[in-house]
Amino acid sequence: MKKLAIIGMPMDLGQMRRGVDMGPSAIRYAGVTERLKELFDEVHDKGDIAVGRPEVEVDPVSNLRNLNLIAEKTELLANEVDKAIEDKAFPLVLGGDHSIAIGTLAGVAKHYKNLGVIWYDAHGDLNTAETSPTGNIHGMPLAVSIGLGHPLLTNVGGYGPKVKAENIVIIGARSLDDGERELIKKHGIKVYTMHEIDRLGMTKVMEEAIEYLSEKTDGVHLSLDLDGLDPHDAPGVGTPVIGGISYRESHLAMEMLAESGIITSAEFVEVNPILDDKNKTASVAVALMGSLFGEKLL
Ligand code: B3U
Ligand code: MN
Ligand code: MN
Repeated sequence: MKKLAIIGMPMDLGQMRRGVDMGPSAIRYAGVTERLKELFDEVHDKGDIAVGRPEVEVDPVSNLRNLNLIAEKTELLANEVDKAIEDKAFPLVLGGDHSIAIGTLAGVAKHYKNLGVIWYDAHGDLNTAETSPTGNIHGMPLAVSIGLGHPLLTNVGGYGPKVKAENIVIIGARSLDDGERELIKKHGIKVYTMHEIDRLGMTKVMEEAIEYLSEKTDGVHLSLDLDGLDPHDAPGVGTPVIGGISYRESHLAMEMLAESGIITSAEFVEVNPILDDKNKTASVAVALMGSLFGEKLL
């Protein structure tokens, strides 16, 4: 019995551009349920987490924008993701900016001894309050997952860290801050930047990433930031970075993940319909989900 639970997380508090809270609606409008119904025995759309319209908190002292709100709302997401897994469903979370991953991982990681993470992103999302150039928490969730950052964030779900640094693979990086580079080196995080993708090709990158994670993990979470793709293919994101992964390479990556069978939870984040071109980015997200869950061309 293959069961899917779709959970919307309409939160834009991790960064400064409004509109990414409409990501879950845009992805639903692009036909996510209809498309994935073909690939699962049951698809349950659990609706959206109640984020509401909280007043934005600016705390110039901590350099963390909306810290308390993000801690509170991601806790709600963690509970919903946890419930989905208890219910033997595959949790698919729709964002929302990337700070939602703090909640998704809090809900997922307690179900595994050795969770792996694929972080498909133009950015490292490995900042802390000390290294962040912006104070935006969407640039921090991967650091939070390994236990680095404000305790209100690292303890979402009541435990931490969520993952080991050596169980992480970043794919598509091309915009890293100095502090993130240092952290990658210090913790030995495996990163396939655009250089490796160009040099080796996506096939080899995915073969290596899958082999690396299969050897040591008992489950793998895919955290896919649409800005990992080139802005030509995914224009509706808050911080586009030129020179990204193509639509075709991304499909290949998803198809290889489907074949490997290693992915046990997923989230698609940073879809911002306000910045998009006729819902193109949400449609790309849905198409990639199709490949991730085993859709075939023939
Ligand atoms: N590294 C920068 C920019 C950034 C991170 N994630 C996104 N943008 N989407 C930061 O603010 O931490
Ligand atoms: Mn990101
Ligand atoms: Mn990004």
